[in-house]
Amino acid sequence: MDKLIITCAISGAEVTKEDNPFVPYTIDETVEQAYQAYLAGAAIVHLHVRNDDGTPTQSKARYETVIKKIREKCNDVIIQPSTGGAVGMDRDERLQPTELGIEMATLDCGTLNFGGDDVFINTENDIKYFANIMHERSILPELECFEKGHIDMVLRLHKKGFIYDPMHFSFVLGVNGGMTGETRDFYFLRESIPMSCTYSVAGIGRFEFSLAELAIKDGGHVRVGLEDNLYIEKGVLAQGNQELVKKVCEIAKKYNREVATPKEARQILKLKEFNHENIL
Ligand code: KMH
Ligand code: ZN
Repeated sequence: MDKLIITCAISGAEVTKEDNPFVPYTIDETVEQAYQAYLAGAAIVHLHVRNDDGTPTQSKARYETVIKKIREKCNDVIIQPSTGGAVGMDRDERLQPTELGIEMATLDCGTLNFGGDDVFINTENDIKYFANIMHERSILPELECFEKGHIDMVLRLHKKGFIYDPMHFSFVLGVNGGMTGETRDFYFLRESIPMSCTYSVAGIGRFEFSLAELAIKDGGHVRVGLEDNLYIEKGVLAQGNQELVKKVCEIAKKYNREVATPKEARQILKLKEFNHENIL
């Protein structure tokens, strides 16, 4: 079994300091949360940036500053910016961080309701457009699937030559509008992707650690973080992203699954050898 790749989704675009005071907004807060997650065992940081008032932005300049500062503290961590951004942003706005010489980014593989009146739109043409740009820029997409139809979309686009090997999926389960994260949901998705692919699972809210445990036992990889879940246990807010990462490390230890360094994660994901010169 491969070592376990832990991704930490440190802020997202939706959660606020009212939800959990450790949700980072400023550049310094964002860099510090990324660094602490890395020290706790995260090989990948899934990155959204915010304006100082907490509103989400996909500003290239903001990403550039944050990425540079993260690199100063932990230059080997894999930085995976979001191309999902926030509901309502258009394609080119969302794609701004892909201009920054990054190795990896999310690619959202279908449309879904996102709570209340929100719809997170990712049409087939959007997905082709994003996949093409990421391919041109040598960026490995993390194929975010919020339900089974999104996996079917990926497999169809892979067959048609719009999405390339190696394919690395992320099952994001428990969004209000997507698929839930019960055990049966996990196995249904896991069995729906080719054996040659890698996957990570991101459980939203109460699903975070139950899904992490299933993936750890199954040989998959895990994403945790305040973007997905605010609590370290029922009713107890996490005191920062590092607590969530540490909890996954403890579960991994229970199952004798070693945690991958960023270098090992690059090998597992077939990312090019990290060359600091080529990256910001
Ligand atoms: N904020 C959500 C609308 C991604 O990062 O690619 C989209 C999202 C997915 O967070
Ligand atoms: Zn995200």
